[in-house]
Amino acid sequence: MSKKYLITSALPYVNGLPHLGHLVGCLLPADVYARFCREQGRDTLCICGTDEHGTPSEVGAAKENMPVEEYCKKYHDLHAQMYQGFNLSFDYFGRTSSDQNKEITYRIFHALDKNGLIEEKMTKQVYSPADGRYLPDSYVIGTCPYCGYEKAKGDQCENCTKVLDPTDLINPKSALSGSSDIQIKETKHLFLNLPKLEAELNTWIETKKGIWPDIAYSVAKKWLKEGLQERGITRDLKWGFSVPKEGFEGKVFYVWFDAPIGYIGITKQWSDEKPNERNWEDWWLNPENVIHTEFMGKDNIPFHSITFPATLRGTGEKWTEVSFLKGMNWLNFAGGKFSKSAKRGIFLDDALKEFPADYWRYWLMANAPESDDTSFTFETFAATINKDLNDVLGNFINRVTKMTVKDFGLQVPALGEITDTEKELYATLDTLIKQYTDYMENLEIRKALATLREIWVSGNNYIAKTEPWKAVKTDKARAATILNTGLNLVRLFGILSAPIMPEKAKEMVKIFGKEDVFVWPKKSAQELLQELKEGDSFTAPEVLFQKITPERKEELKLKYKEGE
Ligand code: B3M
Ligand code: ZN
Repeated sequence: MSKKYLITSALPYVNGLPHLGHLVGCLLPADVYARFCREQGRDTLCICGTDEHGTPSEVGAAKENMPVEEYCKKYHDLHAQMYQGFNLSFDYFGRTSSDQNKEITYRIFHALDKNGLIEEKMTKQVYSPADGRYLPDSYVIGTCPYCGYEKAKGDQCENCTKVLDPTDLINPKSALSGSSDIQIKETKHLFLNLPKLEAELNTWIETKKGIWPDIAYSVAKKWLKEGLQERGITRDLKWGFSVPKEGFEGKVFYVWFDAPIGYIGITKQWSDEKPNERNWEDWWLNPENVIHTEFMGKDNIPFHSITFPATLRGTGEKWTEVSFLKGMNWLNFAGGKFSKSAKRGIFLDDALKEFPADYWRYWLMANAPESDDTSFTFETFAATINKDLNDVLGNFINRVTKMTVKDFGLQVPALGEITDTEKELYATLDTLIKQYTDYMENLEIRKALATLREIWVSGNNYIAKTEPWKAVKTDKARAATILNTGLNLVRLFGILSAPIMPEKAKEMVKIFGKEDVFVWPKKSAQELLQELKEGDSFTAPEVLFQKITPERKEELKLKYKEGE
């Protein structure tokens, strides 16, 4: 039986509006990889959705004077719309607040409880009289006891990544009102006994050494070295899944408990839509036959490499675990933190008003923050769009199609004798396509994109060397061979670019009126460059890319407050 490819992107919080950082960290690479897998003909399922529980939703809803359910639906729809605008091809974009997720969360909770992994403990929770409520961990701000960072949140220090309890913080304050009148109240909560699973997890994580990206392996390992602590899985809140256990009435599960389970719940939402065709268990209770690749920003790594695997293992059932965890560093905006209210940084709705999705997709993947944090600047954005997409790719397409139309009309000219120059091109492409495919397979995204660019460059080199504009005057059959090869290259470039720039790729291939479903090339370059035959008709393409002028670039810097 051939393997199934399950791909998940971290589930963005419903209350925050997504910006380029979210796109590059998980949503876009998951989509690119899903497209690549589908083109390979693999049984692929790409899952995403909004992460809806927790205090931020409650607080956001209160601010907009809306019931929290309505608020979540409103923002869920907005997320979905923006992701559609970027052509993110999720098979299902669901919600962690769905009934299906509730069902799976309860199932997992009961199994953990039955296996003796759930413990009751009296805990000290932060109550803020000024806010009239218990404060969730992330709403308590103070100094990290481990590294001294002054703006550490009560759930995790973003400086040293250490997971915290709010009561660990030095000088705690309410992030809502700023009040430092913080009371500690005793309240009973449920904990997942992670220490019991530590040895098993350690053995498992060791098998990922040299396989997962360094950042993913090392964050997981660091956690294990520090020793796992019991982790609270319930909260004193209204919005969330109520805890199905006596004595815990009025409490809900912690958002980080049901959020990763959301991948499964959302898959069930997908399968419930067509129960005769789809079965979520084929994906989630089928570890031998499923390769599960997860995408996320680096702060999410501990939850996906330790807590969630522990949650699944603790049930004693054979759940599908993460096979490959792609963790990404941060994309910063040159002006500092992304802030919608300060109109600083680029949010997805604005991005789409400025340029076609594929410009962003290309820049983000070419500059993916894989080994280090990266900054977005309009300088590098304009340079990349102008050079790679206009000078290299766009120019190639224009020259080849224009010359052909001028000298041969709207039909593919004949392929005559194949010379050493063509053979050289075939050899170069064989190597590059293999490299590109391997990089995509291993999710070395920047390297994949650099190789794709080299593939386009090989087309320009070929035209520069063979000079069809001269050949057409002296040897028309030779010019025909060159342009036949050039047109085949246009189509091949389209197919190879499709996971990255699906819209532009479609336009490149569409002019030959052949396919609109892309199939990853598996043949030799020589065969690939003979798929369009003499006499096949094509239509002249529109100009695919537009340069970004220096004036436009300056305008954008001002508008989005770059450098401020
Ligand atoms: N919502 C954090 C984030 O958006 C969180 C991810 C959940 S993945 C299950 O970065
Ligand atoms: Zn710290």
